Amino acid sequence: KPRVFSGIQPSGGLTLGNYLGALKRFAQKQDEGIETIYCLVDLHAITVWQDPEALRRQTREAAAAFIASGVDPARSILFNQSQVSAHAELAWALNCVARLGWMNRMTQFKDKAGKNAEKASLGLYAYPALMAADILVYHATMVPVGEDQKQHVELTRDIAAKFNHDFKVDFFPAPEPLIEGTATRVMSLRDGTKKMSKSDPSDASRINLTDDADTIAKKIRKATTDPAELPAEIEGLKDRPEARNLVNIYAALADMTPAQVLGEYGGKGFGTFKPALADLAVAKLSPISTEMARLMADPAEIDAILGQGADKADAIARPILAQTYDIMGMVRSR
Ligand code: AQP
Repeated sequence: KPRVFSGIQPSGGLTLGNYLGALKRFAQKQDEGIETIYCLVDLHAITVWQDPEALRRQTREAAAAFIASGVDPARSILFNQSQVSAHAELAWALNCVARLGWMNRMTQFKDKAGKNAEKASLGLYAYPALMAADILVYHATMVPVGEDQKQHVELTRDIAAKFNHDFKVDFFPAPEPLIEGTATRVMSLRDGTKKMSKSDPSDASRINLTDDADTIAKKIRKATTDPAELPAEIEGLKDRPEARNLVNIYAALADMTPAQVLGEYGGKGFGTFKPALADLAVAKLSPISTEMARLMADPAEIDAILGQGADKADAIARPILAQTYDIMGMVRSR
């Protein structure tokens, strides 16, 4: 039975990259009638230090962003990871299945740990095994993610296969990464070769879901671009990462293909295209930020939604964890 699982770290304010690469598609999957489980992965967030008050606020704000983007808590399961202990428990078992050599190949660890990997937390290194647990503890079959998470979903498949092989079972299904659409990798507004990221020190590099209309327009106006006009054909964007990024963002926001966007704007300069993109971005994002602000006015309501979601998630995860322990030979006497 198809089942979707995905998560987002509440490690900062969410960006346009998170919206187009993840949230918007999460709502679409739910609307296709597939069972959908979405998680604010607070245990992942703490792999780098988080201020406790900020983490609490960011978790509620991310929940508000999910709901404002169309994830309906009545139709999707929405919760924060630390309220369902099966994630952390299965992660331990999978830590014992995953191999050091596999973890050493993870590019996100290398990117995030930087030059001084000795100072990174053990949790940051083990992050992909926790992510495998997040997915496998629901026997999820589909994982909608942005391009950057593809390697981790592939590792999850390897861990599932090794578990099945080691214990001679056919227990964990291999999940498929779903990397679809024109915004699987939204790039920084300052540097078309870097991913737009909530943890980039430059606020001008990203559009936050909480930015007001003036801020969005200003960031797009100031986005780094080359002086040339937009080409008429996609091939013309090949060596122009900044231009390609803005065209892809337009396409994703407008539900068009990049070719259709160039059909409209090919031959025009950024003086025309940027204001059109700013208007489109404001039109699509301001209802989301307004709804987020409304939801954030009552954190108790958000907490109640997360608690109910956690109960539903726990009801699926607990039996799968129990079966995992049985398979591994743990004595279960209560
Ligand atoms: N720039 C992006 N374009 C498309 N998709 C993106 N995602 C993130 N950035 C982009 C997708 O959003 C989901 C949640 O990501 P995450 O919060 O778990 O962590 P991340 O991928 O590490 O995202 P950030 O914003 O870069 O966070 P920090 O700065 O904390 O590391 C995933 O599906 C991701 O692919």
